[in-house]
Amino acid sequence: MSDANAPAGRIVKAPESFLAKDGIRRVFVEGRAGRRDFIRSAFAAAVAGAAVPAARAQSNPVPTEGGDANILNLPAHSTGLGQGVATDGYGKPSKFEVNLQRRINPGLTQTTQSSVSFAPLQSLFGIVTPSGLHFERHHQGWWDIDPSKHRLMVNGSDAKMLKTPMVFTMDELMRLPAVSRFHFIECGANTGMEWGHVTVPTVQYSHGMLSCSEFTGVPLKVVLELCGVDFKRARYVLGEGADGSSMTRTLPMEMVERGEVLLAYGQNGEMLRPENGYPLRLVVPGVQGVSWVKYLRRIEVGDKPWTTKDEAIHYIDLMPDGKHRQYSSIQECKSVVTTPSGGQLLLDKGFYNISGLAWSGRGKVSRVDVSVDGGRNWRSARLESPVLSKCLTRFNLDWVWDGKPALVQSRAIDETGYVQPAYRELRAVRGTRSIYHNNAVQTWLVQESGEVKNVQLS
Ligand SMILES: Nc1nc2c(c(=O)[nH]1)N[C@H]1C(S)=C(S)[C@@H](COP(=O)(O)O)O[C@H]1N2
Ligand SMILES: [Mo]
Repeated sequence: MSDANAPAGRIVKAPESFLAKDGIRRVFVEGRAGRRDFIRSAFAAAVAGAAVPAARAQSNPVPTEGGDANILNLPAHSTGLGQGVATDGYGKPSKFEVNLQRRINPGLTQTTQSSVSFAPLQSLFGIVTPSGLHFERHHQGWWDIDPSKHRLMVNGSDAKMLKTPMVFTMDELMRLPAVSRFHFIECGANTGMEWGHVTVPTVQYSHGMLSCSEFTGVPLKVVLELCGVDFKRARYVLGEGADGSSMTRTLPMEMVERGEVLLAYGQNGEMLRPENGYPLRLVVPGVQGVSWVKYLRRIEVGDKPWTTKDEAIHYIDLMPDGKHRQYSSIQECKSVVTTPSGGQLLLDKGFYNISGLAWSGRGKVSRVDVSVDGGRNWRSARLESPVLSKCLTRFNLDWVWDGKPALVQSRAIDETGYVQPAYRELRAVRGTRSIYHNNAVQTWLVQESGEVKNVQLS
């Protein structure tokens, strides 16, 4: 018998979706003060404040007696004429979904230009992030650049490495042979606030510097070959952005030679969004987000890494012995349960679909184990298709909640055999004062009250 035959559990899935800015601020303030049940109280206040029509629309219960007015009274949409085609030349989400938004962590940064917005992972289905909800990380704000004026220069550190330095317009790049591939992008700082202890309430903030799209573009290899690159001499590539941050990152040439690195202009079937680097960005599968240079204006090939500011003093790993580790750019295997997750409310015992995301910068995810008792016992989750390399993989597992406290975790294993570490294992190597590359197993505590909390097991 399937677990789905157990009494149905009900869940309030997306706390942020019901909260206005003030409510979110309050959740952070009360969370930091260590107050219990702060999400429930902020949530109750928001619902009482009637600022949340969407919340109500999604929880209109079926009456037990007297018939259901939702069926008995024909609504306007069943009796009247709807709106015409192309009312919106570019369609938008339903008005009932207005609270589904990428959000900032109040107090994390001084400005919004050098900051980050987090994708609402708790509310997303499947593996693709809608372009308008893609997380953002800008060092100097975003721009909407005129593609007719954008140029990509390709040059070598010396003439021997690249025979013909060239400048490309967008039209010239877009006429070259293109490929489309699904890949995740994760900021190296994702989950970085959690190295020492729990700091954020929900999965949107703990793991939301993560998104996944179908990207379209020209393999960088094709363009370098056009320019007469000498792969024997030129072993490194520099990518440089056109925004004020002049984001510059070194990549090893092997990645380019594999054909994986793309000069991308497409995202989910249309041009990149301005926030994500329109009209041109690097796609560097498996590598931390910072190397996916947006507003890409220049590629240089050379014979050694450039040690730019963005790789010498930022995006490095502080080790417990006080030394820094550089160029640790692959995003190792990681996973997170998005339902149930921090801030959500389980309203009853019964059947729930545990759902989450797994990914690896080294290839495909081969297995995800899920525990509901803090890692004592594990069951393998169903991996939903497609399972693609360096891409998010959706996993699901049936669960009947007995109403007792439960510690929900997921642990992913990739095709290289690498196992996602527990905090204890990761801290033994990396200490607690790092920022980047935290891929530890996440724990959500489902309390008897049904409120789900972010916790860490020592
Ligand atoms: N030109 C430019 N490229 C950039 C950045 C930037 O600020 N400027 N930020 C980098 C960082 S740190 C990350 S995590 C990713 C974020 O990409 P997204 O904003 O599309 O999510 O872009 C990278 N590329
Ligand atoms: Mo980043």
